[in-house]
Amino acid sequence: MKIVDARVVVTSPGRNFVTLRIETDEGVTGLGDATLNGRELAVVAYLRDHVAPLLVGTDPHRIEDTWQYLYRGAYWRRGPVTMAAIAAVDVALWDIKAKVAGLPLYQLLGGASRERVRTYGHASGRDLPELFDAVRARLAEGYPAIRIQTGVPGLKLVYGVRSGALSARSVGPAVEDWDTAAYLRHLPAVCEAVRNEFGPDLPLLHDAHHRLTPSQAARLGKDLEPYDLFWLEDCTPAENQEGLRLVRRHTTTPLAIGEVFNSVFDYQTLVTEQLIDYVRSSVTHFGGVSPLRRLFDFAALYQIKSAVHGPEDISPVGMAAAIHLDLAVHNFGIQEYAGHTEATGAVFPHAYTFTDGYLHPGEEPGLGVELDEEAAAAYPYEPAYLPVNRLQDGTVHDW
Ligand code: GCO
Ligand code: MG
Repeated sequence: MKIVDARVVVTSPGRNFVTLRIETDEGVTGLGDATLNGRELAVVAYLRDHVAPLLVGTDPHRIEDTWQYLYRGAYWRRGPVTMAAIAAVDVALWDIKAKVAGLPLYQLLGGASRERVRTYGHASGRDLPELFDAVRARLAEGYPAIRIQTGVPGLKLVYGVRSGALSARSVGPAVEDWDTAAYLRHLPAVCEAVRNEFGPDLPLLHDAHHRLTPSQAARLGKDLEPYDLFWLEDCTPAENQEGLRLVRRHTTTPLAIGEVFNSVFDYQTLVTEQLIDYVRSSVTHFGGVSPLRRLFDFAALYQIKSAVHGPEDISPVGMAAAIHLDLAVHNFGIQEYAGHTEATGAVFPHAYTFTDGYLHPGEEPGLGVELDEEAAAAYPYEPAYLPVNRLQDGTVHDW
């Protein structure tokens, strides 16, 4: 079997998605997600100009060898653009291999370790009544666990709190504002109110989006202990692995980190020193199913669980790959699932299902996702940026 073509398709059914389609001489094709929110076209060029020419003529079954060839062969290792491109190839090759085997991908990863995949959904509100409504809406949709994000008095726009201005389609980056002291004062009261309203059993998560110093994060973790969070996510900027030592020393609030990581090396200290409880990378930004599986096995040695990143900017192709892994690995923790627009569902018809808050990859051979290129063509690429964040004196802060 030989690869005869590797093409990149960009489509924007609500937001931009970059998809790699690998075709073989036997007519079997595979899909991979290469979407890097806000920097999409860099990955398109990487794949189209530098990777696709290397794939044509090679054996699609040699997934590991192709991965190592693209990773080591480029000389320039790691980085989100490179690893998103390699991820798309890896996932497309797994899709092909599983289709040839006539099995859903999870069967090739060891088979199901559970019946279904637990998810968490997003609830956000500018104030408590809005947040409570959002939590009720997620509960009505069946979500068994909920991430709560809240506005902060005195701030206009905060990460995760829905507002038109946060749209991925704004012409330039939207600007949010930030005041760590105000946030640290406000958040514990919000968590207390949500606990009082929804009871002790509902798993609650919160994403601090890399905004705190280690000592601020340590204090927040301590302050939130009475509200029994499922996790506190990205409490400090992810690059500073050592910073998590300080956080860990001061709090038993579970910690999740890693959505901006793209290599197992980004986790080395965090995992071996047991500084976190959940590894949060996506298939799409971590180089694919192969390295993410390795990360989960590494994390399992330290009783750390998986929690694959699953925001709207992971396409249904990347989401399907995640769900197959989730079903198969023993140390599965939880899967973030934000869902997609109807238009996205029409462009990417898929076998995976979301029922009563749980996902299942379905039983189609391969990933179980198609790309309807005619439907995709109706949604051309639209330039879009993520928001940026400034302190109240105008200093750029982590977003
Ligand atoms: C999450 C993330 C996302 C990211 C987004 C960036 O926990 O789902 O923080 O909301 O901000 O994926 O592209
Ligand atoms: Mg996050």
